[in-house]
Amino acid sequence: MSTKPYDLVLRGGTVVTASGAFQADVAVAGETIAAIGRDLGPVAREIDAKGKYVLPGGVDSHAHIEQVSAGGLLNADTFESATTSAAFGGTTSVISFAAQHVGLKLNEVLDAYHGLARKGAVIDYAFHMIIADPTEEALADHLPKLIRDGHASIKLFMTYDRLQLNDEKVLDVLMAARENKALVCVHAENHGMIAWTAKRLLAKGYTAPKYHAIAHPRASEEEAFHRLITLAAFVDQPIMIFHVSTAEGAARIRRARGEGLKVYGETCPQYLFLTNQDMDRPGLEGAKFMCSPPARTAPDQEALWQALAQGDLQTISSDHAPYRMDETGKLSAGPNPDFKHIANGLPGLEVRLPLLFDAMVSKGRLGIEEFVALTATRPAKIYGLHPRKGDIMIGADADIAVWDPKKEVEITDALMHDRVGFTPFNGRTVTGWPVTVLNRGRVVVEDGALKAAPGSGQFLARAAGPAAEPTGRRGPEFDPALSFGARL
Ligand code: DUC
Ligand code: ZN
Ligand code: ZN
Repeated sequence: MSTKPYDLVLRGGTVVTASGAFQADVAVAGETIAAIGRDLGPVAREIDAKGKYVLPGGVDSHAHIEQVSAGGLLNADTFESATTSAAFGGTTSVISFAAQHVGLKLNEVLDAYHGLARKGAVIDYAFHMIIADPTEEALADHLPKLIRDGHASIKLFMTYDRLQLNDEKVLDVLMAARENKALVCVHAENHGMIAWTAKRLLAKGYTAPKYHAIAHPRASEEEAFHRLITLAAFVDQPIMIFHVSTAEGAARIRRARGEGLKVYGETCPQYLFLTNQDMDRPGLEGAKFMCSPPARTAPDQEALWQALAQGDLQTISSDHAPYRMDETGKLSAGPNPDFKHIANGLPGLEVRLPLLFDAMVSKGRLGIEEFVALTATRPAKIYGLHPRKGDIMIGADADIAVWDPKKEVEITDALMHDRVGFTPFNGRTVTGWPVTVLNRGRVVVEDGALKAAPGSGQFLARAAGPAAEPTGRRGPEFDPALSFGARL
């Protein structure tokens, strides 16, 4: 038996990783896991985990926090409120966005978001860089340094008036990412189809929230996925397609992966648990369920579960995009806005894991190891956080959520710790809840109370991982060596 004085032992629980479940104690020394075994001691402090699961803390790889939209709307959460809410739901690492808008300098944008997170975060965090203005200065001067500093992923948009990049600019970003070994994450919907459909709906007086779903035709997802996959293959750059919502979208990713392309896919709880019918509620109630792309149909939900089971999609993140139902958020255009003037986005950092635990573990869909894989281990691997995050192993950060698998909780607006004021999952009862949450060995949540101080979360510098390496297997059709200054 070791004589090392551990700081903490979680005793008697069932440890679960993406590859198996076993009975063991887990000992923590300082910020990391020091031992996994039986009868570990001596110890300064014990947590009784009998009858509980000891899981890696969740990794939420897509959340909008303290972000200013292209329209100038600040979302409702600060880093303090968003990360607090994440921690209450068992998440210990979050990747949010540093959002460049047209005319802004990428390095200054990063500095500003770092300042906000440093002040408020109670769990660890990293940033994807949103690039809306891929100037020569941004791509050639700022981007390489920012990637070297640990921001190894980029997000770009194919829709939204002031964010969208045309195909040529998408290629510019893909090529810059390739040269600096960063992963490119994409919001892929066909902008023209959305704008065209919305204009016709509004002209006929169809303004209610439910028309948001019609204005984002499912074909706009399929078309954009196809175009994006084609562009990425052209320069052999790995991509992550965010928030897959349709059966056709998932099938397109499956085909690409079958061809050996490095295409990853993410979906979110809203696409697994909500449908377009949720937007069809009296008055503006449906606005609480509006996000982009919109939730689709029950057969799409089944297709997404199937895609998760087959490995076509590798992560489930929240896409937390917090807007209140008041003049600071969804109603910023007035008390009776048409669907085109209602902010898109749902809160989800806190309920992502409980909703998925209930479906995957308590109700048996896919099982607990896949739950851990989809919500912690795979996002950690894809985004360059593993083995430090997303796993329970010696040397990893002691990021642990102790789950009571029997605890029944009714999700309500009042239970949430974010600043949104509602949850689209209000009234659902789930079985299984995280009761104690550790981040780098610190107790962050215990006995229903927050124990960590704002600013105690740390920035996670991420080196570009193997996920961002070009395959070299197919393509590039265009030789990247010719990218700049070449004479053909
Ligand atoms: N979709 C949302 O619903 N909100 C934020 C951004 C996005 O792409
Ligand atoms: Zn998006
Ligand atoms: Zn998003």
